Amino acid sequence: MTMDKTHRMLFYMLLCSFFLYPIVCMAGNAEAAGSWQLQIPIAVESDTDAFEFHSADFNGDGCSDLFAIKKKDTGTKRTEVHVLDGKNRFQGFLLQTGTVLGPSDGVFSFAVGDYNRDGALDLYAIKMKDTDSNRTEIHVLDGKTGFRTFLLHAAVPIELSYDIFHFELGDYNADGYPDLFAIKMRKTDSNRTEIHILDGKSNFQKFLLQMPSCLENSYGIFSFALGDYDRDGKIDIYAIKRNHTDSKSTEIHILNGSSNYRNFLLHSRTNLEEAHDNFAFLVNDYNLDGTDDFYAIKIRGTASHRTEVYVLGGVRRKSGPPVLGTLI
Ligand SMILES: [Ca+2]
Ligand SMILES: [Ca+2]
Ligand SMILES: [Ca+2]
Ligand SMILES: [Ca+2]
Repeated sequence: MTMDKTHRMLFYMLLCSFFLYPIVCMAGNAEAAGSWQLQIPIAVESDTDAFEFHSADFNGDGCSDLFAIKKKDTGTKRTEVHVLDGKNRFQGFLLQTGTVLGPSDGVFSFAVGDYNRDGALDLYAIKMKDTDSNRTEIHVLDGKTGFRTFLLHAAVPIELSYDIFHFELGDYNADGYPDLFAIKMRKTDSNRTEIHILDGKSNFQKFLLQMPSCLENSYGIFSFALGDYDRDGKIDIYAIKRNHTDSKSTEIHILNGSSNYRNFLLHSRTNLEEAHDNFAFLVNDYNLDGTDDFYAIKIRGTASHRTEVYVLGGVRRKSGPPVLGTLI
């Protein structure tokens, strides 16, 4: 074989791989994307840890909207609330506003719920460190005034919680008052992840539950979200195993509300690679079919150079709730 022929062959091989590569990649992606019912860039910048995301119906149209709470580097120099319209696949804002709260990065965690039950969603700002009370505090910002005034300032019976607890809001005892789920991820006596729930009706002064769960210590490996996976009226806890998984994918493990989180309802893997700080996870009923969907918000390293929303729907079975991902 002459050098010329060798070069020509190499050239054709390169040419083939150049044309074949995108076809193979696209086929791979198409298969992987099979069960994602939505994959879409949104008008939120990426590659920043300034945002915290929550899912709730802001305008009462039945579709869950996306709250992007900007905690630092804001134009207003305040913590900002940006709400993206769920009815329009999160393309377009229902609200963009500065709040009464200053920059909150690294100190506050947030939740969304209707504290005073006036029909307007309020913003719960949970102060996890640097508090005057030396305890964790809850400050509730009034949705009715565009988050410009406070409805509550309260210290709660939980020690300083930064990097130890994860907070979510849900009505544990179904009395109409949202309760605070304080998920203790590490430094527990039980060496398990513990579930502490503070009663919304008592302004978060009384515990409704304090219990070790069936989950090991979860700090740095798991993310959390609330939903009612099996639709039995008891709030379940979605423990999303981002990394260190056997399946090498992001996994969903659901703790059963009706056993007070002492057994699992589901173990599944998703077609998402292991995640680190590049994804945030939420749970809500995106397509309004009465079952929970799983949201993966890609905040870093996106092709679009914007934040992207992925929604994974459940696959229905003959009996039992739909499976999110693939059973393991
Ligand atoms: Ca809505
Ligand atoms: Ca309200
Ligand atoms: Ca309650
Ligand atoms: Ca349940």
